[in-house]
Amino acid sequence: MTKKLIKAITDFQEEEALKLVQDLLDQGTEPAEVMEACRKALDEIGQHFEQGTFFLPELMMAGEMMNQITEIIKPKLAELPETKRYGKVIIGTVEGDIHDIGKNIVSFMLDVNGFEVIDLGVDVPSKKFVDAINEFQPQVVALSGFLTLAFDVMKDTVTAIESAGLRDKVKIMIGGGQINEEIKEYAGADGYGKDAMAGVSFAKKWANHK
Ligand code: B12
Repeated sequence: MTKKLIKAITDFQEEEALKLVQDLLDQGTEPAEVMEACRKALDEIGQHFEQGTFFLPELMMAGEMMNQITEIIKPKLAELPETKRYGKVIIGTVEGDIHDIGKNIVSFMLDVNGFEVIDLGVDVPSKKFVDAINEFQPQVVALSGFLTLAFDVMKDTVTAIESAGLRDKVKIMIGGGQINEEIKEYAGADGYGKDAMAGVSFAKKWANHK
């Protein structure tokens, strides 16, 4: 049925896609497996966009559909019983980038796993991260971005945190569709997470060390 879901998303059959997500979850499919199917569908849509067979409206429709799917999946993810507050995480999509579906999932997963999350939104300038670190004193800073231009901006953001004398006060993790270990090294971050749970693992490890 995940194949059907991928097809429904790439065909922009929104109602059908939402129904399939619900059916899959009702039948006991892991939320992570459903998310993976959605990711594949979005990749496919992204490829069409790159090849010039889809345009911005299709990307927007895909984003809207994904937001709705996330809303259906969230309650399943939130079944994890967790009340303890481990620490604080500041999260945001870096300057120049407005992709926030992934960031919102990470933010939500951190929240239900016991972190206080300060979400700075999208297109966040490095100064805003610096100001938020000063204000909220988090243990962890999470940078998200999907565009390749985010690579340099993530590096600049890490540099700005360093220049403000705050680098040894926080651990920095990065993530987003095109981010990998190499970009982590390039940006000077402490960790790269391929998905939201990887972000939660880093945050737990780092917050406990404080
Ligand atoms: C939906 C979408 C949009 C929507 C975004 C809506 C929204 N609210 O986010 C809209 C229509 C706004 C959009 C706009 C644009 N987009 Co767009 N978009 C996409 C699309 C189809 C899906 C992205 C997505 O949400 N994926 C699903 C989420 C869940 O995945 P994720 O972000 O990777 O998140 C997961 C992990 O990475 C991780 N994670 C994410 N962040 C973090 C952070 C931390 C700390 C950790 C640990 C983990 C982590 O956890 C998440 C859950 O597991 C992709 C194609 C694709 N391949 O997916 C193109 C894509 C990203 N877009 C692209 C482009 C070019 C654009 C535009 C420039 C188009 C234009 N001409 O205007 C604009 C950019 C505007 C801007 N300044 O940002 C390109 C980028 C190419 C590049 N080289 O940079 C892509 C790859 C399409 C393509 N193949 O060409 N887009």
